[in-house]
Amino acid sequence: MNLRYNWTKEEIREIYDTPFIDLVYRAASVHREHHNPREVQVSSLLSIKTGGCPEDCAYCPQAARYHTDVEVEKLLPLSEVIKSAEKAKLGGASRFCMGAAWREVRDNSDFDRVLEMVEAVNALDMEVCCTLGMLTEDQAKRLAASGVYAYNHNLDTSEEHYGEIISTREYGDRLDTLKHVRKSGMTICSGGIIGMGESIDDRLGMLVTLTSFNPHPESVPINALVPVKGTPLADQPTVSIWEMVKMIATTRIVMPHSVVRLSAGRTNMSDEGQALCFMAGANSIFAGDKLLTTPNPDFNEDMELFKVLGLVPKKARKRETVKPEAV
Ligand code: SAM
Ligand code: DTB
Ligand code: SF4
Repeated sequence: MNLRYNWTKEEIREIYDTPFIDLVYRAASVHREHHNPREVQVSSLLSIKTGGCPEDCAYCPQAARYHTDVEVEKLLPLSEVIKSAEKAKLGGASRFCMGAAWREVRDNSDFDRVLEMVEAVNALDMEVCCTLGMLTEDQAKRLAASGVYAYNHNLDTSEEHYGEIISTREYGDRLDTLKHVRKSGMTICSGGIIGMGESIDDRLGMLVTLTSFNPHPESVPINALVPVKGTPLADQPTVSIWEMVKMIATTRIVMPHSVVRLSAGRTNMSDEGQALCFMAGANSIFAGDKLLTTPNPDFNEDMELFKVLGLVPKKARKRETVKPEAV
């Protein structure tokens, strides 16, 4: 199937509404056409600057205005970042993602220190990913020049629903940053969260926007909301695994070349549920027992599941010239 950048919500709805069994079969078939279905990219996440964020994202435990258990910390020292990246590499992660609870990057000494971290992690031969909030064109260029491979900046939901979740910035701000990322040569990692009280139409609307990017985002994280005490979305019911599988399958079908990441929310999913997500085209996870501030399955637990399912961690892209191990 050719890549398309003009999907309508109605067309995507038709896919989403196909009977579950047919939807998963179709997504699995598309997945096999474009990816090795046994390879899963394993990324490790580190919060390099935790809490105290001025934004009001209703889902986020790091927003200063909500009373959560997250404690505000300063930017981590370089040595701790390196230690964490080395550990992640030893564990088999090929991508290292550094997150900061910032609204936007400022041109100050903290940014200079992040650029140093990027260079140090790059030197470990890992794909470096950053998620630092909004960027100017110049900041995006500086990150790219320091060796950032991917920049994560989620749309989170549809444009229509955005105002219900965040009031301190606009959908257009997100799109502007993504434009700067694309222009800088970094790859785009952008997706969203389900289970925030949005309609199915909102989920599909987000996919319409993501598929309109040419090229499509290289990575598309699909997060299930992790409801955190103290945030406005604390009492949202856990998203059903069927909804998660349907969202992953639909994403896989409309963005066949992208890496689809089964992101936050895995601690609430059974092994069988996650297996269905992999069947339906998810080919990336965050590994390690912590996401940014909330728990994630333990690394060994994930490797056990990989063994059961016959999955193998994907090698870092930079080393792809080396023949992949026989799978
Ligand atoms: N501050 C930067 C920003 O907002 O772009 C980077 C870090 S922010 C925590 C990265 C992403 O984490 C958000 O866009 C959101 O999709 C996801 N996220 C945050 N809290 C979450 C939660 N409770 N459940 C699921 N995903 C969450
Ligand atoms: C993404 O889409 N999910 C990750 C990553 N990008 C940065 C973050 C999930 C955060 C979950 C809540 C927390 O641990 O604070
Ligand atoms: Fe801040 Fe990012 Fe959390 Fe929003 S999602 S409150 S911008 S850390």
